[in-house]
Amino acid sequence: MQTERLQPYACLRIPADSQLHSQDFTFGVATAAFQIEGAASERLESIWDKFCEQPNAIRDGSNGLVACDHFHLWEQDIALISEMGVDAYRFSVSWPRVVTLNGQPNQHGIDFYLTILRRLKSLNIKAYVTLYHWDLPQYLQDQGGWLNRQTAFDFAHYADIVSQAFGDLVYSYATLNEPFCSAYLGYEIGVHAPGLASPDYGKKAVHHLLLAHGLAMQVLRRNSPSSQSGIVLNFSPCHSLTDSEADRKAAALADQHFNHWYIKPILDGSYPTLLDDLPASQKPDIQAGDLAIIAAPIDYIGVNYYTREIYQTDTQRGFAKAMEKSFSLTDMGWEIYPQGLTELLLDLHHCYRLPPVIITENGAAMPDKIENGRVEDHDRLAYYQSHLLAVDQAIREGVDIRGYFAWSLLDNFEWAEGYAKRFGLVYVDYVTQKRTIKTSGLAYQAFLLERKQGHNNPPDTVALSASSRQG
Ligand code: GCO
Repeated sequence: MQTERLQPYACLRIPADSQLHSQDFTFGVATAAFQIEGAASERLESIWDKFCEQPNAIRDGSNGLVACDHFHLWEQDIALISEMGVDAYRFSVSWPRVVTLNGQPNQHGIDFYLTILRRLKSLNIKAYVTLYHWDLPQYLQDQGGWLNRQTAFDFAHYADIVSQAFGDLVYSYATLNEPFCSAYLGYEIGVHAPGLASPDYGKKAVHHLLLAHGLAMQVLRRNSPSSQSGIVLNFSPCHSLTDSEADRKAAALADQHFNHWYIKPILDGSYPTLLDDLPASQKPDIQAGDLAIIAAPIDYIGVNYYTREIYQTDTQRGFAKAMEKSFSLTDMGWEIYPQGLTELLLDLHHCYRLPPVIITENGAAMPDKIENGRVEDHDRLAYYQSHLLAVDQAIREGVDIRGYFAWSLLDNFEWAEGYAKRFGLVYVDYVTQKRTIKTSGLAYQAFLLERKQGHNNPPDTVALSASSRQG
């Protein structure tokens, strides 16, 4: 007989002495505005709306006009979050929803978020608010977007509007999510909005994004001094294909471009020395005082981790991505490499004086099938199992990690991949908008509820852990 009870194999097994069981460790789920909200007609156009209209920009030809219709279904989605037993919910504010074309507040949009924030408060769920998860208002793109220094100041103005309106309802702010994606994917190789592609644009866009972060930090300190404020960066450890010196150099160079370029200015107040080697046309416009603004103290750093990358030498750029055939991959084609998360956290810990770390995103797209109303995503559960153990290991080795957010609560609009790739703990039927909690979601829920009750390992579940099933 099938019941809704968890099957024994659908468990997350975390060692009883792990810090992850501590009530001080924050567990959550994450989403982003453009990926779930829909209700596009009730906000300004964003660069992602425009990008979706370009032929072949989105693999399945889709867009964010409806998405998960969270704008209308928020109440049931927040109820779902609450049932999951999380401590916190990380979501982003859609900039084009809360301003008008002249940059003034749009109360209708602000009220949408205020309602959610109040509901979260009443449910005792901490709100982690990201101010920028890639959906720049299109009218600002028309003025140059992140290639225009003025956009950094417009962002600070938007941060001012939001943080004044939200008052003390926000536990934590992130200024930006993954400036690497905004700048490199959006302006250098053009696979994300706004779809510009020039080697001259990427580093210029990053600098304005980081300046925007620094200016917004000043605003948040003023308007919301009791919130935990910081930034969310994505990292992939860079490994070399072979042990040859040339490949090792290639991997180290990629590491400077894709990882250190974003964190070093924030924590050290300088860019990697590779700045000096850039051709003049690629150099960012760094003005006096910018780096001091960018490097103002942050309360935490958000780390998003999905996979590692492998590089080999390349005559043109110095490095090129390589791939090994034997890897086990997610549905994104990303290698499943949990030890990379421990390695990354330890490396950052040794390279920088890190503020407390929060894993703000980690998760996997898998080829889910819904059958008889169930999604048995043991592959995703195994991913979570192994990556939570990787976090546990980094804590044991001395990294100050305070929280972990699963990406994502819901299946949603996966950017250039459209709706074909599913990252959710909860399955979304995009025709009916029905939500079905997957096996991984049930296991996360069971773990969180047990933890809340202070049980480390439920004695009645003689579980075969997800990872041991795989191995
Ligand atoms: C990112 C974004 C998310 C993505 C997720 C999977 O990290 O790229 O923050 O919006 O959906 O990472 O690609």
